[in-house]
Amino acid sequence: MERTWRWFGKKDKITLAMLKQIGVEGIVTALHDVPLGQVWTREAIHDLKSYIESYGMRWSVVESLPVVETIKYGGPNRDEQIEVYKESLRNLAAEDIHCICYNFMPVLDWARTDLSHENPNGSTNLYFNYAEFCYFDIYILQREGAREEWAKFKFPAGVGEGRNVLAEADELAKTMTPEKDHALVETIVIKTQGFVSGNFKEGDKEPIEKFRKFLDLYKGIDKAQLRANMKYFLEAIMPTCEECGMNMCVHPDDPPIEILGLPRIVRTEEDIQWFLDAVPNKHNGLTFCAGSLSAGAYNNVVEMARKFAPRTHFVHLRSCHIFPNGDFTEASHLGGRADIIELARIFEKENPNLPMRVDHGMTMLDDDSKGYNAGYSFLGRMFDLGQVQGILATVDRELGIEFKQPGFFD
Ligand code: DNO
Repeated sequence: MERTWRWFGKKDKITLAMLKQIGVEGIVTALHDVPLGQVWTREAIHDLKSYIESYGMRWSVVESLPVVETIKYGGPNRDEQIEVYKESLRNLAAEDIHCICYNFMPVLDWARTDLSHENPNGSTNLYFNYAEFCYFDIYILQREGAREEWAKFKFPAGVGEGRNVLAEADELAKTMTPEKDHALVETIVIKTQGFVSGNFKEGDKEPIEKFRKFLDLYKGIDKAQLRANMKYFLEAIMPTCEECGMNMCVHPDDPPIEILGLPRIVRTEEDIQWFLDAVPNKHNGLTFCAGSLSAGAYNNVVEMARKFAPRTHFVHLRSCHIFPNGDFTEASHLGGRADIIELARIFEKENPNLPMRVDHGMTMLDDDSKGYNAGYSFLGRMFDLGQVQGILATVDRELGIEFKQPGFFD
């Protein structure tokens, strides 16, 4: 697979020169400064692309070209926004960029409750605690119907047996303070979303009010309706994708559970099969995010990779560990539920040129002092990339594929 790296543009504290030294071949990025819903102009794309190329790398994948909420909930100006999307696709293709990672998650792009949960070795990782999320929903967001929903909440078979998340959240409420509430809001609404989603920004004055307004947009939108809206969007853009050779690859919902009363439609094998069949065009494909999928106890990630490899255009290698109580954290790239060794075998066999990036590394050594985006450390991800390079070298030898380690005299 092509070794790529998610880089957040010229303002990223991790520079392209650093990436060149650690064997990165391709860059995964976006025009982060363009406001949601505006066309990405050919000039702006060209500018960033030339900058990347001046370091001897290519712009391999766009992550993300955001799908604005109105397209997701089917708002009044969705057709207009679909036209904007198509224009950006054409401009990207004109600059020879042909792979787009996007998501179809309402409101939240991804969710965690703790961004620096300590590992046994002293490094930290991202963490999702159901009780804290439930507390956020009921006590901070005060979402209508939340308590009733959490009272019915059930973990999938095999995890969280006997756990009462609602009772834990009520217990937690007795120890929470305004400072702790603030920290949880920062984690769930700002620090995880601010650098990726465009819905929320660092410095937002009233994030919870804003959050409630977004949630309101989805009143009455159930799973079937969200599916219909995704199909509508994909059908509308497919002719453009055909015309300009653009591969669309949806990112699975992270975490792959239904949250905040919102429908989520890219969580399971059945979901993925559904959207691939609904729009049976090879340009309609998947970002195989092993991390997101492995956070769902019902997902057999290796089986899913075998099944969906032919429609996978981009791979995120990362693995989650689910604790017996159902909470999950990011595991090492050599451990956890995802079995990255087997995934590498499957995807190398399918297409050795498939772009792949490591995802969500630990925060280790002096990463913490650098102020990197949550989950996007330098040393932690470099460590992961080293592990993945080792896996690829081994798997390639098994498969008789030539292994190249960029940046070295062999
Ligand atoms: C988080 C990422 C997501 C992902 C988008 C794709 O770390 O995996 O933000 O990039 O959901 O649209």
